[in-house]
Amino acid sequence: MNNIFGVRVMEEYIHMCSDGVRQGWHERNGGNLTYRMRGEEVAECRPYFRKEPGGWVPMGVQADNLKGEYFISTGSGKFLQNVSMEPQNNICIVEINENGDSYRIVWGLENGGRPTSEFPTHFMNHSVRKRVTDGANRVIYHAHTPYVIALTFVLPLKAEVFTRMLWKSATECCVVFPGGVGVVPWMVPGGAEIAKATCVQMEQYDAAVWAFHGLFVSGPDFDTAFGLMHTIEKAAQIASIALSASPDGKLRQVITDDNIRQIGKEFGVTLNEDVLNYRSEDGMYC
Ligand code: 2HA
Ligand code: ZN
Repeated sequence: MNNIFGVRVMEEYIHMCSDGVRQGWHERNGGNLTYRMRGEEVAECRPYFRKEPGGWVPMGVQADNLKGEYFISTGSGKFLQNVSMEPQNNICIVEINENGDSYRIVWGLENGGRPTSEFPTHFMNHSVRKRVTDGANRVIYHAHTPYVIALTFVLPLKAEVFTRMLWKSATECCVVFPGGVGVVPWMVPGGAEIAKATCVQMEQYDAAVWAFHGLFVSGPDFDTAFGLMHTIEKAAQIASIALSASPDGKLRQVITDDNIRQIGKEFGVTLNEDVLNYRSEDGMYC
C-alpha cells in the first residue's frame, strides 16, 4: 500500500489498538499506547510526514536518553475503537526535541489534538525502561482491565501480594512475568505524581497495577507487551472468580511455592525471590 498504513510498524500499532478493544479494555477514551520507533521505521514513515510539523510543546518532564526520539501515540480523548477506522485522526507520530523536554506532531491527528493525556507518564517510563533494558523496551501500554481493577478492591495493595496471587492463578503465569508486578496506589490520572510513582515501579517491574484504574505494561515489541497485559488480566480474572466462589474468601488449595520454584527451574526463568519468600500477615493471600 502506497501510504503510511502500508508501513509494518503502523499496521502492527493499529492492530494492537483493535486487539485491546476486542478484549473490552478500552471503553470510551480509556487506555493509551505509545511506541518508541526505530530509526529505519522513522525513515519509512518520513515521506508521509506533514510538510510543516506542529509547534514544539513543552512536556513538563525531561529525559536525556529520549532526545531526538520519535514515538507513535494515541491521541488525548480519542477512542481506541476508532483507531483502525480513521488512524490519521486518532493517533500521531511525535518527535522529541534536542533537549528531551518537548514534542511536536509530525504526522496524524489531522483534525487537531495532542498525544495521550498520559504522555508525560509514558515518556518518563520509556526513559526508565530504555535504560534498564539497554534499549530493548519500546512499547508502553495502559488499559482498563476490569479484573485487575476488581482485585485492587480486595487484595492488599502490595506488589508481593498481587504477584503471588497472579502467579498462583494459572500455572504458566510465573514464566510470563517472573519479575512480578508492581502496584501503584490510587492517584489522579495524567499527572506528574502518577508518572513518578509508576517510574519507581518500572525500575524493577515491567508491569504496574494502578489501583482502581487499570494496568500499565512495557515490552520490547507489540506482541510481548500485549501478551503481558493479556496474561496478567486473565490471571486476575481467574483469581477474582476463585475468590468470589469461595464462601469465606479462602482458597482450599493453590499452586504451592515449591510448584512455582519447579516451574522456574524447568522453564529456565529467574523468579523474584522476594515475592516467593513473602508471607502476608494473615496468610490469607496465597
Ligand atoms: O487515556 O486511560 O488514564 C485515558 C486514560 C487515562
Ligand atoms: Zn486510564
